[in-house]
Amino acid sequence: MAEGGSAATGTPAAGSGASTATRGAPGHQVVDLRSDTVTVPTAAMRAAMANAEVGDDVYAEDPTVNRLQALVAEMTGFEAGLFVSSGTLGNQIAIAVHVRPGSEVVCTEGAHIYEYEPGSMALIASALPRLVPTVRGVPAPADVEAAIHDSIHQTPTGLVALENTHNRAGGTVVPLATQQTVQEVARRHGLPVHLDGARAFNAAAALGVTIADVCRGFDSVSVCLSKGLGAPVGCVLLGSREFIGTAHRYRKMLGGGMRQAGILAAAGIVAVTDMPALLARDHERARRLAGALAGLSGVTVDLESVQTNIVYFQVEDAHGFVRACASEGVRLNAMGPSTVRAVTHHQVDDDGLDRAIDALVTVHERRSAPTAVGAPGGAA
Ligand code: TLP
Repeated sequence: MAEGGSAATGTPAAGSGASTATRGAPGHQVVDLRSDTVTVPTAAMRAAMANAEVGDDVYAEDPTVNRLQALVAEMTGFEAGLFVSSGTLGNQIAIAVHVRPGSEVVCTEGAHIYEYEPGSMALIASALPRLVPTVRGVPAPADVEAAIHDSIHQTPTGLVALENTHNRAGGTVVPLATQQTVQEVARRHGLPVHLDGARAFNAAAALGVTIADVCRGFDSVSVCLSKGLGAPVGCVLLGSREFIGTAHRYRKMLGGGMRQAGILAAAGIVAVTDMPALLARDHERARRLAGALAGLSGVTVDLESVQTNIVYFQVEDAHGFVRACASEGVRLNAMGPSTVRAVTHHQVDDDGLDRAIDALVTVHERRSAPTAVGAPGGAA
């Protein structure tokens, strides 16, 4: 794993203080493609934060938080929203509100709620995951149905959860028709359905539909503000008024009441208003990056999975490759022994992407040359 993450789990590295604004080689900014979470607030966000009207949000009295919650609820077609500090907290509150202890959450293989929210569903909701296979993040509704149990001999199912876009599958988009069929399956079994919509705006941009279209039919959705939309912090959990009332209580229980959180919500309002229009460009850049990598012998990219802003590719030694790219001023994440992830975002423009592509090609060529320093097995 690169820079502080774990090779065993393929967890992305934690930020080490460097950002898109950090200087690498003289005259060049570091191009940080580890995640879209590395984006720093825009000037408009900082201005909104500085001027935010605030109050105590645990009393539901922060006018800016209330405005953000109402705005996102309206955009997504839900009755109510709850501002929470992270996507993880939004997902885990949803699971805890939906399921009884000792139940299963049916989710897709690689789902963030299981893979990257370490043990949270077990710890907080006393729930167990049941994983369903996918093709590029898209489950077959029949497999979802087969994973649902209600016999006395088995662990009962309490929730069905989808993820759109699907991070671990490559930022892939789950078609709206699949979402709807899975919702129908769940409904037939009397089960609620949650969407981890950390990148639901990316799904909407890729499909050319509204965010309300992506969120339709779910009992709850968590939408992140701090991924491609670029806000510094936060997620809005959406649901019925009753669901959000209970979620508010869980947020407090888990220490997530943030008091004068309007300072953060103000950036979130800018994020959902101004930033979705930029996502299509991030997607184009991801395709350009993937196309350049696909042309290199010894690099494998599944171009069909490059549907939004995430590019996974395989090289012989992911950790060595990531280290070598970092020394050329391009930060990536090693997600396993041979898997690397690059994520485009609005703070990497066309010039930044060109620099990244040049650096990746140079590093790859240097490492593939059999006798060169830095070749696999040779000196670093
Ligand atoms: N994803 C992060 C890492 O945790 C893997 C990233 O860099 O992509 N759902 C999905 C689909 C996510 O990708 C993430 C973050 C979350 C939830 C959690 O969001 P935060 O980090 O705000 O808790």
